[in-house]
Amino acid sequence: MGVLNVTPDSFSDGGLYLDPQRALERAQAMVGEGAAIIDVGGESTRPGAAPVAVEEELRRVLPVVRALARASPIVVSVDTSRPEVIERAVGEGAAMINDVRALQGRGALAAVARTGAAACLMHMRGQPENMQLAVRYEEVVSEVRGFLAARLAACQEAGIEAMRLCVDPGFGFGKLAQHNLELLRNLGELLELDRPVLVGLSRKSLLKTLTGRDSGERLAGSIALATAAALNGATIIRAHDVAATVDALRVAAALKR
Ligand code: 9MG
Repeated sequence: MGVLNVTPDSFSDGGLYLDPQRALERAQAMVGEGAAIIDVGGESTRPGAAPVAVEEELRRVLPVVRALARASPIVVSVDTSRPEVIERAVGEGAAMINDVRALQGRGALAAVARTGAAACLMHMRGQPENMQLAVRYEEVVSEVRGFLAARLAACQEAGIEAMRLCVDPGFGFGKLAQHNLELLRNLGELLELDRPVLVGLSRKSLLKTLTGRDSGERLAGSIALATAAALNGATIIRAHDVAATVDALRVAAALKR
């Protein structure tokens, strides 16, 4: 899953792809490098990010989804929590909703059920504005697994078939380095939910803790984390640096065989 942020303020690529033509070119480059899914986001979810108005999110996302869905046969995903964006984006050709709030927001479950889109349910403690403040878990892996199991049950109740869903532990979303590492070491426990596991570790601040490097210098660390995640059972890797990540995943797949 290649990351395409059409935002002015995302932590590593903010402002680069606000122009729909540049966004389309970037998406096509990632497809050429081996991405099977492009994840288009119109609102930054980095720690401390301020929410944007729904009209602004629609204005950023829809032209890119429309152009990408017409130009390429790959899966277009939209990183959103809002029912208005879900409905309009699927209308323009998006096939998947990547929701960092696991469809808990007003109208989100019903919008995914109505549109027939696939969805990624991600765990987050708190909200992007405050999620890194006062982070505490008794047992992070079982708490995350329990949350995702409850969200899968809520989806089923809303009429969303399990086969349309994947789950994500939400690395960096209300988690300290020790929680992220604990989740990565024990990723296999999420496979008990019987759904594909998606992970996003690319350029995350965990790598600042582990390597001391700033976001533009985290390629090697991101590849190490993606490889570890794949070896521990992740099947979808959300990444900025698609070509290098695809190579690493080919190596991991060969090792697993
Ligand atoms: C939007 N976004 C940023 N980081 C992410 C992650 O780790 N997982 C998912 N599903 N989405 C993310």
